Amino acid sequence: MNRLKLVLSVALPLLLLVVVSPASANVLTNPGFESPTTPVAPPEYYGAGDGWTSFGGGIFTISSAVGVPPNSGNQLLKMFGGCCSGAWQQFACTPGETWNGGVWMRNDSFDLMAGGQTGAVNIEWIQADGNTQSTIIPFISNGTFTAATAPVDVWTLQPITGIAPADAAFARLVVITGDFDSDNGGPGGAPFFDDAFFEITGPVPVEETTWGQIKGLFR
Ligand SMILES: [Ca+2]
Repeated sequence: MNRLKLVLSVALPLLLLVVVSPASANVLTNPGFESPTTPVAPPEYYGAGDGWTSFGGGIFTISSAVGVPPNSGNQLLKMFGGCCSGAWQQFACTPGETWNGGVWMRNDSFDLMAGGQTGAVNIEWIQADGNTQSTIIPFISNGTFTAATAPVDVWTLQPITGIAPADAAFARLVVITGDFDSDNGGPGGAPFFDDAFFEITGPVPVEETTWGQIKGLFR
């Protein structure tokens, strides 16, 4: 094997690895609601646990002992009630970035959703002060998981993807429930949530330093 072939055999797989490696990773802390561990009795606590900012009264982390099987691990999120209860995490973003998120939701016969109850996952675009929504695109929402349409006793992935508007400094992933379909008779039952994710999508930029190292092999 001559030097060029040797270099190509080493460099090309490296280059390929750089280009096609996973574009992003889940930036969420505690995406599966496993931390902290629930007490033994009752096997639940208020809120979504570590990493999340929880709001509203109807949000509890529960263990599998309650009777609803998690999508993974031993714990999941139960949310219920009228508008609104939920939890969020937010991350610095740059206008024009594509953010991809989602969460698995479950409508369980243990506590069937009813009336106008809806489970939703949103991306809120937040300005530089860390609190104010964008004036261009305040938020986007996937609110298709409703009492009328959500499949029963099966986990369903609910995705959401959006591009950060020009005045966004933070991307906030929100899991939320409420009586959003309010013509249908008020809140009822509880959607369950597990295994959220939030990531920047798109190809990994090839860093100049990496190119330089690879080009250096050919000199
Ligand atoms: Ca879990």
